[in-house]
Amino acid sequence: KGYHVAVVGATGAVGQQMLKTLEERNFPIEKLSLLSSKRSAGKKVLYKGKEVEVKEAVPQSFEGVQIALFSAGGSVSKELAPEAVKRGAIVIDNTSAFRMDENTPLVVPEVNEEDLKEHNGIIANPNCSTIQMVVALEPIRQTFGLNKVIVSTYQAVSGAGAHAIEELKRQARAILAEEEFTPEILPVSSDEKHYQIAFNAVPQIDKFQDNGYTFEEMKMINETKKIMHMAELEVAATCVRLPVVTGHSESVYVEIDQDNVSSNDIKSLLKDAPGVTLQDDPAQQVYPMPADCVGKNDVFVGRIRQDLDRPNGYHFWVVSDNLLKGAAWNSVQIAESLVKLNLV
Ligand code: 11C
Repeated sequence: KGYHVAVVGATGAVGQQMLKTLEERNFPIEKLSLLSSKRSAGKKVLYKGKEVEVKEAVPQSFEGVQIALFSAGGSVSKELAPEAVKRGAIVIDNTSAFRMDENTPLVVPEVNEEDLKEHNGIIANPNCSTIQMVVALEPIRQTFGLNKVIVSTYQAVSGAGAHAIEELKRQARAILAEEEFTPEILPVSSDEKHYQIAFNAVPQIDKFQDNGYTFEEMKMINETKKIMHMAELEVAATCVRLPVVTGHSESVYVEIDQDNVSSNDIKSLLKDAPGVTLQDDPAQQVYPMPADCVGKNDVFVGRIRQDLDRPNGYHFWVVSDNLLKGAAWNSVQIAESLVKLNLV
């Protein structure tokens, strides 16, 4: 059996990865509708070697669609996801539009696949930096309990879209050629000031909130509690943009509920955890790095070590392809779970 699948935002950085992932997974598709904003409509993209024309997304585009993957920005999702649901589709939305809505499950299949059963038409795909962290946290929570998380991120520019990748490359070329340049996009295109990203580190991802945290940091904090069903979990985040094209890295500190655990216990747990690849061998200088993770679906974990002062404290390093597990692969994985659970 095949499904009528729509991809909204088919020409974007994530949309393209969604098509590649659907193809690689051989997802059962009977009909594929590729949709976009008016600006990109008319473009042709390849699916399984065939050219498919991208059409402008309008409410009627969703007639007959069973699964709609949205990744065209929050305002498009807010307007068109309810239209798709009205016409009988299940929406898997990769924007922040519905993530914190209490009637919308926020799902990472390795963590809370069962929440899909509660859906009301829309399923939210979490923020990329949240997804890779909770995949590593959940096995620890299940086995040893978890009460505190402090994370610092080292995020790639592709999280801010294709134009941010271009900006990094443009600036790097200008600096090497000793030419002048004007930052135009990062850290946030709609914010007042723009800063150099090439050969730099920028401690701002998304806009500042009234509490002094950025929206990206608040997404990591709130989404983690929702996905793990732990309103009481203490979470703090500092999110930083680095001049890396793809692959987010995170330094994570956790406090577990037990004092008698060793870092080897945590290593053997994560070695067999779903969606995790353990790369942890300091003697051989083995640890995850973004350059090695690009194009891979897993979450890579290494540098696992006990805190020197707190016996229940652990530090580790988590890396994943932000466009795959952070976006396209998690969305397609949700679609696969819906099929498996007979929810579509
Ligand atoms: C970034 N995490 O790296 C952001 C991108 O809420 O889906 C993902 C934004 C989102 O800039």
